[in-house]
Amino acid sequence: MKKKILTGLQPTGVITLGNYIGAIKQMVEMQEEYESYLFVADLHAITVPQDPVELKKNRRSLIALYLACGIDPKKNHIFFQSENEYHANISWLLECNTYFGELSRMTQFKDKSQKHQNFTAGLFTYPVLMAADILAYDVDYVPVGIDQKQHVELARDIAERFNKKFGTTFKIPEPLIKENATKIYDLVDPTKKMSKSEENPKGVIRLLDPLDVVRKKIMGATTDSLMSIKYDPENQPGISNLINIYSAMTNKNYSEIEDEFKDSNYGTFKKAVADSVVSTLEVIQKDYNTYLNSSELDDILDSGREFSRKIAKEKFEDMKEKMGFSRK
Ligand code: ATP
Ligand code: LTN
Repeated sequence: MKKKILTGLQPTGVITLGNYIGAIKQMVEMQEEYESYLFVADLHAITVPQDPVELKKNRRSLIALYLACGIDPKKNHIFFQSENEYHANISWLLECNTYFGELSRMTQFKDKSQKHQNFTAGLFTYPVLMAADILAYDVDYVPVGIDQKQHVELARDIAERFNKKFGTTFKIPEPLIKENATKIYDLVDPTKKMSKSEENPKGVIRLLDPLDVVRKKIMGATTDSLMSIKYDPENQPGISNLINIYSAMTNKNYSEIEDEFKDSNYGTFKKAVADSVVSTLEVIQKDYNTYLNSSELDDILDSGREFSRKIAKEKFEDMKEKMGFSRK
């Protein structure tokens, strides 16, 4: 039997090159070998305020982007989290087996709650819903960027505790974080994560940015005065970030890249990085528009919803039975 992988992205805006490299690209590379689940985490998106019109647009756009990035609907179960009610149902049962203290330690909650004056209870319990997303399907691996590692580890802790208390119910998942995809940084401030919700557009590459703008952003990326193309995140964060991007785009490793550019200046290197990103995005953007308006997209979502509901329902019923919710 094939091992299973699963990941989700939030429809909180047009996704970035960081999201692509950290999550989607890994899924594309693994889809041949694994049974794959890829969903749109729209219930997670509303943990911070969303405009309903924008949310509706971003949800569909994200599915079209998955397909345009090379996600094969024949090899992936693709669905909206909100169309599978068992995620929220399972989440409640798990919430009552998760400690307040555990959730208080989540660094993403600490960061995001500081950014909003009035943050929701959902922002606090968000990692439990994420645990439900993962545990419902008994997945083996969860491809994510490093910012999500703590949440996957929490899912493991919750699963282990539940298994001990009620008998084996869940498979224990593992985060899957690729060396060159751990975290892509902002091009202007390479100490900060490249983030969808960043307001300054200069340091963030979005998959649907015009290609000349993408090129400009990369050519204008912050570097340093050391004039050497070496992977050294501590002393050369800007260059190391560009090396990571180039590595992800070309599948070359760090030493191959250092060797390729050992006699080059930063301008030449940046141009090569820009070429590699632009040629990847060119293909994605061309396919995106075709998928966005196709009826195929709805067929894919219908079958993803039905398949995922069937599996998650079984898990929900099993949990309820074990917790004492059966009539007899
Ligand atoms: P926001 O900026 O709104 O907080 P986000 O981009 O951090 O959003 P998601 O859309 O939920 O959050 O992220 C989807 C996936 O992309 C996750 O697996 C996350 O780890 C990964 N990811 C996000 N940003 C980066 C990045 N800069 N580098 C590598 N992976 C990333
Ligand atoms: N929390 C994630 C998105 C997400 C996810 C998941 C990722 C929701 N459910 C399950 C992997 C597995 C984020 O903000 N990046």
